[in-house]
Amino acid sequence: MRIVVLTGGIGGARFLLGVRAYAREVGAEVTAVVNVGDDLLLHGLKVCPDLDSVLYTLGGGADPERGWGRVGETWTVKNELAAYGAEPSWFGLGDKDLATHLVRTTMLNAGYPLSQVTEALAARWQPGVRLLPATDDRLETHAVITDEQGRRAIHFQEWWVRYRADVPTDRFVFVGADAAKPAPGVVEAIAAADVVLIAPSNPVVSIAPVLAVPGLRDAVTGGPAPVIGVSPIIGGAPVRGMADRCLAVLGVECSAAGVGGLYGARSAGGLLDGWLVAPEDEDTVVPDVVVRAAPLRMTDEAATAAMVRAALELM
Ligand code: GDP
Ligand code: FO1
Ligand code: CA
Repeated sequence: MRIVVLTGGIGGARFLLGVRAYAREVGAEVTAVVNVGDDLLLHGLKVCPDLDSVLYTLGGGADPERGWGRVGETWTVKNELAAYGAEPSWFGLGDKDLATHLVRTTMLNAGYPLSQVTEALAARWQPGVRLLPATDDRLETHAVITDEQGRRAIHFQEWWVRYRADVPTDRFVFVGADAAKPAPGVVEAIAAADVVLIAPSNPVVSIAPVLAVPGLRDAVTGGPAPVIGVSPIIGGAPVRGMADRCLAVLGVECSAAGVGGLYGARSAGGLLDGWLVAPEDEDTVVPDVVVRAAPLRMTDEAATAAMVRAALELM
């Protein structure tokens, strides 16, 4: 069996722990197609938060409380940069994490595409699933905001980390998406998949930028594999993070029904064949999509693997 998972960072990474556990049980192969819209250049270094969250989580090196970055992290370089007054001061790179960005940036500068760089980083972390960036090309999520400086677009990280998503926002733009191509192997993996799972990731700023890569969405919606999504919203609220604020920008209700409706039915030009929601949302209706309820809290690997099993039972 071949499983493809479209994913963002922390929520997607935790979901992938369960997918990997399930896959080991049944002898399945897993490919994760990861969002790159959060990526940024900082102090000359390329930082890929979602790829790194997945790499560190599956490799056993993630900080479980923060969710992002390395466990046992130290902040010497961050403090030294602050002593110079170096900006941005609102985004901190840990010392251990920095090594990843140094290796990545060196390889990118030498001409390797991000997909090959990711494979090289994965040689250390042994995530046990194939990790592919959605694209090797530049694709950055920006938010169009209005503040005392007027109407302007800022990088997703500035919106998320500096403003905590708490600033009047018109819309999101996936800069570069129009010209981006799916990374090598992405379309092939989707075409060969027995199922495509949409991780319980942020639909607006994690899954949407993946699907914004021309050809990628079509590969999923026009492919042979059933597409099953897992709701990141339980009882009308995100389990963590600020998906509620992201959905509000789109005017979409923060609920399992709202996100299911945003994705839409594959049979009606949308994405989904099946939608897995939490027991408290069992009354959810998404027109033309098969909806089932199962416990959706990723408290440990076994609970998450059970979630994956429930998702696959929707096929
Ligand atoms: P990010 O890129 O680091 O923001 O992470 P993702 O986009 O992959 O995932 C963020 C989403 O994961 C949030 O909207 C959360 O609601 C969701 N999430 C986190 N933990 C859980 C959980 O235990 N169960 C479910 N269903 N969703 C979760
Ligand atoms: N999130 C923060 O809230 N503050 C930070 O200083 C910060 C630094 C950071 C460095 C590397 C990395 O991979 C992620 C980092 N994050 C930080 C998390 C990240 O901004 C977001 O949670 C994700 O991009 C949303 O998916
Ligand atoms: Ca993300």
